[in-house]
Amino acid sequence: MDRRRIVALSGGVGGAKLALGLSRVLAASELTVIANTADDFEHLGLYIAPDLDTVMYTLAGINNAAQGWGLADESWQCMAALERLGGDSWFRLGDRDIATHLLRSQLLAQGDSLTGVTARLCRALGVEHRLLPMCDAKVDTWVMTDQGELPFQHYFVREQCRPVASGFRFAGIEQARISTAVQQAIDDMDALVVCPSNPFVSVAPILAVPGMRQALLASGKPRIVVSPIIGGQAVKGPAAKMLAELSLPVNALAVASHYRDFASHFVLDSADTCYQSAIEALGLQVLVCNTLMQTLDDRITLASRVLSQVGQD
Ligand code: FO1
Repeated sequence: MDRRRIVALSGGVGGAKLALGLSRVLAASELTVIANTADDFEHLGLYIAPDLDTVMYTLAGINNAAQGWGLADESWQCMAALERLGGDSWFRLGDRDIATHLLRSQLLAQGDSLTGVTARLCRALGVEHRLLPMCDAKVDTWVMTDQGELPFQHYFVREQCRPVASGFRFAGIEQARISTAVQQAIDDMDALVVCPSNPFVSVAPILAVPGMRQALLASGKPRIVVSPIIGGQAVKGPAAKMLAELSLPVNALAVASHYRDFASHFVLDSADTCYQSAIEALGLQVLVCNTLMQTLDDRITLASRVLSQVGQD
């Protein structure tokens, strides 16, 4: 197949890793990354968009690879000064990172859409592949926990994912709409790749945008989910802990079952071949390969292996 227009759904650090691999294999016109925005929140009077920024900084090659989020070579003078004043410093904003939040907040306040602001920031950072928010409306993930309902970043950062989760709610999702840019990407795509992101708080909000799941299914194109669970563990983040707290088995089969009515293909790590036949019995085509992305080459190799599924049918 000469044309390979790919739409990738991404949230968090794992998603950005595969997005980078895909960006190295696909031309700018062949890849659109749709990022979760239900982690976004207003903090210190600034609009913070972690999953958009993690993909944007990663594709720009300026991300803090060790930390997963934020910028490389950061300084923390503003946080230190804020602490001195008794301000909130639990959510770590580096001095250079704050420039992104200042400009985004200013442009949004002037009435620009999150889609438009994201395009402007990507252009400024030399990111040529298209990065789109899942929608332009504000959606907020709330985590139901044994300590009550927590806004996502309070659960994830302030409480370090310690509370026991029992459910999730995406406030404002009813008002969300598929943007023209997202619809265009779906209409044009040859395949969808669901990056190895948290199914519950990174991918679920994107699929919960009214009409999104239906539009992706109606495309009739391959929908390839890369498992975020390897050998019964999440590479990073609370996906495994959430599976356990939702009384689901902590393994790749449970993730495949979660996507059984949506995915056409499932990418399973070589460590988890014991689940291959059970996942195929769900009706999913299974690709087994190394899905642990430790190096840039791992990211590119996984992207190539995933794309090898496109045009096979
Ligand atoms: N994650 C943390 O664990 N601690 C932080 O202080 C933190 C700050 C931060 C600042 C900007 C940004 O874009 C992301 C940041 N993250 C931090 C990560 C963020 O909470 C997560 O990446 C997503 O919300 C979930 O994937």
